[in-house]
Amino acid sequence: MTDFSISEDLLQAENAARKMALDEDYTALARALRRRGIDSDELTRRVMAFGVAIPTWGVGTGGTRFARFPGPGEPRHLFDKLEDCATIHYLVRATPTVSPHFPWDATTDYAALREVAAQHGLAFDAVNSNTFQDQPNQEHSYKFGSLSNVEPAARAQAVAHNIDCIAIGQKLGSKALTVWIADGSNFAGQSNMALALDRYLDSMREIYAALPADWRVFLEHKLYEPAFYSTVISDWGTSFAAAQELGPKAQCLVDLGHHAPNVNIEQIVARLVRFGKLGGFHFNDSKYGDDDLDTGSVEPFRLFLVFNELIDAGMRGAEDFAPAYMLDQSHNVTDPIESLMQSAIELQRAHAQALIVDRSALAAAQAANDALGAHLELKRAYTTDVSPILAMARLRAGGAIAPIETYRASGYRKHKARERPAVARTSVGIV
Ligand code: RM4
Ligand code: MN
Ligand code: MN
Repeated sequence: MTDFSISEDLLQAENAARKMALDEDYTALARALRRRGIDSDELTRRVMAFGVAIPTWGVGTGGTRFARFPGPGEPRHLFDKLEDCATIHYLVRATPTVSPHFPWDATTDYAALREVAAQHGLAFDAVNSNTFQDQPNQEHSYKFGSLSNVEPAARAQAVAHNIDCIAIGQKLGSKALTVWIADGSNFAGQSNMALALDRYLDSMREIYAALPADWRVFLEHKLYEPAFYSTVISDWGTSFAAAQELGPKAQCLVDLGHHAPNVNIEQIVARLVRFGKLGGFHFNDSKYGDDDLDTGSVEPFRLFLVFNELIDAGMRGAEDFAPAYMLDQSHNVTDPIESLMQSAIELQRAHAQALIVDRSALAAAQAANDALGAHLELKRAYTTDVSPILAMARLRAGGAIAPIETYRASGYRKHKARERPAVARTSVGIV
């Protein structure tokens, strides 16, 4: 049985049905933008150049600690996951890379894996290590921590795993390692918070020393969960100080869900940019905590404000500024492919809106202490419906004007449900 994929014919037919309306909307928007001195074709080109990595675990249905409700046709293994990632990119043309997670994605032949990905038109982005779970037959448990464990042997095992991830990443063509640890404590007094950080830094120094010359390591902080009293890399301050101690190849990774409620994330982004320590992002959205909801689904304005800082930094030519973008969400009630497509579009939207901020008018308002005037410059960009630009960018890149509608019309999921009979226990998705 050959694996089903969405045909070029269907894509063309779906696009043809929407092309005239898109042309009208695009022309109308182009006229409005022209009055503001913005070239819509140039904007469309910038949107086309934007890419975000899909995490391999994102294409599986996620769950909570209460339950997971798997959907039909879930990917059973890495090759199925790549197929789903390729489908997303085929329609949206904004997700050319995949971010793997080890040992979840462990396989025997990485050269072959890279080849299969390339056949799908995909490359590999940052490699994620996993020392937050015990694997079968693992010698030392991570129950009480990994890189900061009080047991030297457990730390050594976690260091070795990260170094293995670098070696795998080299075979896959990655250029970065993302390290998130679940280390922390549940009780006041359980852990010596100063010494735990020392141990983490010692471990990280060993991992850092194993980085190839052109690699970076991203330190991902997280305020709480699974440790609920303290975490070792709890916030951007700790992450920043650790990256600073480790050296220039170490940078901080901002997962949008890993902050205290109401924290000003865009300001954190500006600070990290200022110090050349912004490594990248894990995009998602949240209402309460690390909810891993779909990007742009709860606070799209905040997402825009983050991109506003990124565009500002790019235009200023900020040093060591080349952030890596990845989606990191848990799709519990939707088809993960649909969620990931929409999330990539929401990122493009925030990016495009940030690109049309009138930066000189904003600077003039700021210089004149015109608080409302400055704010209105941002709002003018944010309230512009750039959807026709995004759709045109997809079309010009060979993708779908309406990715979700086209995906639904293709019956992809139904086909996969037949091709991929459910297996007893899949490891896909965040549980
Ligand atoms: C964590 C963190 C990591 C991700 C895991 C699955 O909360 O966001 O980036 O690898 O979840
Ligand atoms: Mn993350
Ligand atoms: Mn998270």
